[in-house]
Amino acid sequence: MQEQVATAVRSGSTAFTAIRTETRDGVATIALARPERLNAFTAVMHAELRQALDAAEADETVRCVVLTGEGRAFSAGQDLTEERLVGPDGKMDAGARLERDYNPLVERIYAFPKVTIAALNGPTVGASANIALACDILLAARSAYLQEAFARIALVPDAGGTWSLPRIVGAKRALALMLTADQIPADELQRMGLVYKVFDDATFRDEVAAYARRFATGPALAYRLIKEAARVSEANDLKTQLALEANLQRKAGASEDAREGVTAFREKRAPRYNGK
Ligand code: T3D
Repeated sequence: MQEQVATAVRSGSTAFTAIRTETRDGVATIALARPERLNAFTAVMHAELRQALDAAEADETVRCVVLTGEGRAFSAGQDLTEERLVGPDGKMDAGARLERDYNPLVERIYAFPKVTIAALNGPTVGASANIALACDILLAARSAYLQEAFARIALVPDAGGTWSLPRIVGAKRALALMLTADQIPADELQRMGLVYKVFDDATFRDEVAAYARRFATGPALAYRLIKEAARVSEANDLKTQLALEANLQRKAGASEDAREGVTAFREKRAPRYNGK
């Protein structure tokens, strides 16, 4: 994947400075690319990410987005050398950056209509950990770790961490992760259910590429509807969710892909999905 990203940069397909993007075979790869700062987030990185996500959503050939990091980290969270924004009272306002950049990003990723993979190639720290948790599927290299580092610098977890963590790992474990700010190694992340699969570092990029390919050739409409059902289930009771499932199944069942899926099964061949 690193080579592919480098190829995109060489071919001049992007004018970004804090991220690198490449679109190939239905997969848009977005790499956070400030490796000398462990890909820490800046306002520029946020602006570029917004653009890249817009492009990936608008591009009909893209069916899967992979978010990863260049170099040895996924990301070390907010760049702590970047000045905080100033509030209307003229004082530093640590919430302002969240409202302007992080909150819209997390909502955007959470509601993204295509499959999103966070490929944790290394340290995944602070706000970046919670941005990764907004993605659909987290894959990790064995050497990666995740750290809700906020309390170490006397801050509160943000970018949705206080919302997503208790829902994934349970209230007590989430609280411990946030209060201790411990670095949690990849294998333990998998045991906790935060990460779906862990791969050896040597094969990580190939394994991520294989997952991305699988989603890029899969039934895109069904994926979108599955994501919609999973998203709203947080707030729904069973009766509401059952009614929703019936509606979504109506849409999925009427799709070209559903016809192809059943035909392929009957003909004992692999399905060829067009995403419609
Ligand atoms: O303030 C607000 O706007 C509120 C919003 C907050 C959101 C947040 O994300 S808060 C959490 C911010 N992140 C952190 O607290 C993590 C800070 N970094 C670290 O604790 C460590 O770097 C790591 C544990 C992630 C990795 O340690 P290590 O030993 O592998 O690497 P390193 O040597 O510490 O880092 C390499 C370089 O990256 C180093 O630069 P240098 O000394 O070689 O010139 C380091 O300063 C730089 N770096 C790492 N993290 C950040 C960073 N530079 C700016 N911001 C960072 N977050």
